[in-house]
This record gives sequence, structure tokens and C-alpha cells, in this order.
Amino acid sequence: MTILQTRRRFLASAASAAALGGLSTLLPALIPGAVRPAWAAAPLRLAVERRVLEVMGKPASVFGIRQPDGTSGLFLDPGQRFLVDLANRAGEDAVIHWHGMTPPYAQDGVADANRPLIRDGASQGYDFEPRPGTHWMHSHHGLQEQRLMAAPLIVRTVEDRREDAQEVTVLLHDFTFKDPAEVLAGLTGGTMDHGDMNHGGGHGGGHGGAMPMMNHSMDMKGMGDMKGMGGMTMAAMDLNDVEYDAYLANDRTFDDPEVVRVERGGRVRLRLINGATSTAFHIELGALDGTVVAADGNPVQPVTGRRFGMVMGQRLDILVRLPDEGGAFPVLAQREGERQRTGIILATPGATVNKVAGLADGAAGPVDLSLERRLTALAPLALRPTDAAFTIRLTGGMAPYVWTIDDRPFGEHRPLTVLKGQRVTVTMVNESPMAHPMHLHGQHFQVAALNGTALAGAVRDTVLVPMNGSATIAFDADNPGRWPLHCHNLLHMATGMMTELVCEQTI
Ligand SMILES: [Cu+2]
Repeated sequence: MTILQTRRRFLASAASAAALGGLSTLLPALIPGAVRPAWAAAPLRLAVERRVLEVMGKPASVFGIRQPDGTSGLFLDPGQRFLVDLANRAGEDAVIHWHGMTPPYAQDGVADANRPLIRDGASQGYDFEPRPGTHWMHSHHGLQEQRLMAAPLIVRTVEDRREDAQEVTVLLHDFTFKDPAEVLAGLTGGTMDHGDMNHGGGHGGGHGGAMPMMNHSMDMKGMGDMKGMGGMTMAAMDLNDVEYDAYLANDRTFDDPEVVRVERGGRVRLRLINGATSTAFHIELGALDGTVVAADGNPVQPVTGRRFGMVMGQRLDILVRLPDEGGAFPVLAQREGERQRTGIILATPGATVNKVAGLADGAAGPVDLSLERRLTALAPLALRPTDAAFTIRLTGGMAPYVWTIDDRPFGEHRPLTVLKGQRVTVTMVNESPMAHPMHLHGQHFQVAALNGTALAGAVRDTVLVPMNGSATIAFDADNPGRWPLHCHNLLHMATGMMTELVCEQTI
């Protein structure tokens, strides 16, 4: 570990953190009803609310993040500012993280010593320059994300407007009728004290399956033999922690899927968001050829194919062209290691829309790095020497169900401390028995190495670190603050797999 911190700098950063924290006291000026100059743009209004969703014919109480007209999430036009008033009507305290945005630290939507939760009934204002691309928003508190406290956050560019493609946004999710806290307790054996990580559940409208896959404890006995095997058989047994009741695409299953009307011969830009808490998906385009044009909102050199992996937290923008003769074209998302799938259907006028089975004929393999290796950023990092290089180990396991970084759960973590302006690399070595989608807040990074092989990969904010594998990310630390670096498997994060990148303001 490289630590270039001095006491003086630490004090300076503490002062700046206090100043950043103080920003929240300025934010209520954006709340509706507050006095603001007549020339100022009105903030967009979003509310965190409860809603009833019907899943497989049964009602379920979930959350939503909606505009007054019912639109889920936000769609910003080129040049539009992220000027938002967020009202919490969830019936409990909450905080919403703007996943993919790189706002000032105080507005990132994570609660900590400097940034309080939004109390039930209270509002919070946000005002920053949004980052273009396909992003999303979700709770960063307790297990609320498992109850769909999540929505798209799309920031369009002038180029998007020019490309003459219909925009189709799909938010994927894994759904359980169970109280998420019960699901987690089933994994931990109920022995863990989850502290305040247990908020937000307990409102399911039914009593579905969601059985934790306790065969993992059996798998773990073979752990010592797993290294170096690299075999699909062992890997396949360790892909999923939880059996969910349903997999959703824009809140729906293939029992009653969303059918999007598209034009014969038309172009569609799929904005796909893996908003599942604990499920990686294979996107399957069937008869359509797809071209990946952005990863986590950042343009990449075009990569064509019909099958693309996406881990939790990640986004892919895929361009497809409908045939001139038209038809109905499912866009499938199949759960890794399994047969379950969800998705939407693109249909041209008059097309016959056949039922799509919720189970594929065969099980999918694991989501691996095959797409990641093919991706190259259109706007890569400049070449320059590294100032601070860190290596962290992804640790923990199923029995007990505790996931950690360098064998330390969040709270006992050792922050990675850098100075603003430094070129930083972080190598994440997975020594645990599962894959982890690792997400960094506050800045995007370029994928610089996979399993020890250097590459100039995609610019992203979430990267898969496979079992027995490693990933190196590189970025220029340009956003002062304490930024979470964590696994985007919610259950892994909730049991400890999180640390912080502390970017200190230089004097
Ligand atoms: Cu994980």
C-alpha cells in the first residue's frame, strides 16, 4: 500500500470535509416553497414512495422513486442540470445514491458522519453537473434496494439525439416476496448483528420461496481444492446466494412482459441497467445483432454480438436494428448459472407477439470477463505514471456468511488514502469463493488489467472481479471526499464487503 498522507494534509482534509458536510445546510434552499430567484430553474421533483406491484398474480409492497407524473427515475436532456428535489415519503428514513454520477461528496447519496439520512417526510435538494450516459439511482441504506428502491437515471447527450435511435430503457431486478432481512438472516444463520443494515423490509404481500441456497456450506468444504481448478462445475455451484421468486424487467416478468412498439427497419438504443441486488445476467438478443456502444454510461469502441454479460450495478448501451420485415424480438436477461430469465419484447406494428417462457431450455454459464476483455474506452485515461498503487484482497465466504476486504468488514476497514490529482491504481484480488462486482463512488475508472493481463479497457464505475481472478482499475483522483468502494451484491455489502477511497484536497 502506498500512503502519501501527512498529518498537515489530514487536518486540511478534515477541514474541507467539514466544509463539504456544511454544504447540506445550503441545500434546503432548493426545497419547494423556499425563496429562490425568479430566474432560477425549478428543480425536478422526485419522491421515494411505497407502491403495490403485482408479481405473478400476487400483490407485493415495494418502493419506487418517481416523478409527479409517475415516471420512474429521471431522464435528462443534453445540457440539463441535475437540479432535483427529492422527497422521502417511504415511511422510513432513506438515502438515494446517484449511481454513475460524480457529484460533490455531500451530494453522493450515502449517509455517513457528514451526510445524514433523509428522514421520513423530509426533502433534500441536489444541484450538480450530471455525467452523461445510462445510470441509475438506488437506496444506499439497509436492504431497501432489495425492495426496488431503485430507478433509471438517464443523461442524454447531443450525439444521442442525433443518432436517430429509439431509446428503450430496461431496469433489471431480482424479486422476493420475503422480507429482505429474513433472506439475509437465512444466509447468516441469524447470528449476525446487522446494526442498522436491516431497515427497509418486512412488507411483502405474500409468502414466496426466496430460500437461501444453503448448499453453499457444503460447497465450502471443497474450497481448498477450488483454487486453480477454474472448472465450471465448482464455479456453477457458487454463483448465486439466493433463490428469488421472480426476475423483473421494468417491474414485469414474462407472464406479462413489457412490449415496446418499434419501427420496421428502425434502430433502438437499449439502455440496460442491472439493478438486481444479487444476480448477474446474460443479455441475449436472439435473432438481433447488437452493438455495445457504452459501458456504465461511458462510450466504448463498438463491440458486436448477441450475448453480453452484466453484473450487478453495471449498465450497457446496445444498439440494435430491427429487420425491414418487422416482427417481435425478445430482449432476454438470463440469470447466470440458471435457467430463469426475464426481459422485454420489441415488436413492430402488426407483429404477432408470442409468449416467451420464463425458463430457458438450458442453464447459462457464469458471467465472465469475455465482454470486458473486448471493451476499449473511446476516451481513455491519459498516459502518465502512477502516484499511488494499492492492492486489496476480496475475502470472506459463505460459512459464516461474512464478506470482507483484507479480512476486515466495513467499520474495521483501512481506507485507501490519496491526494487530489494523483493517478491511482487499485488491484483487487479475489481470494473468496464467489465473484464480486466492485463499485467505486465519486469517480469512474479505466479497467487497466484483468487477471494480471494489462489492457486499456472500458471506463466504468463497476467491474467484475471473478472467483480466483483479479482486476486493476486506474483513475485520476479528482473528486475530494470519502468514497465507498464496495461489492454491489447487496448481501455482500451488508455483511461487510466495503472500504473507502479517501481523496484529500491538497493544500
Ligand atoms: Cu460480493
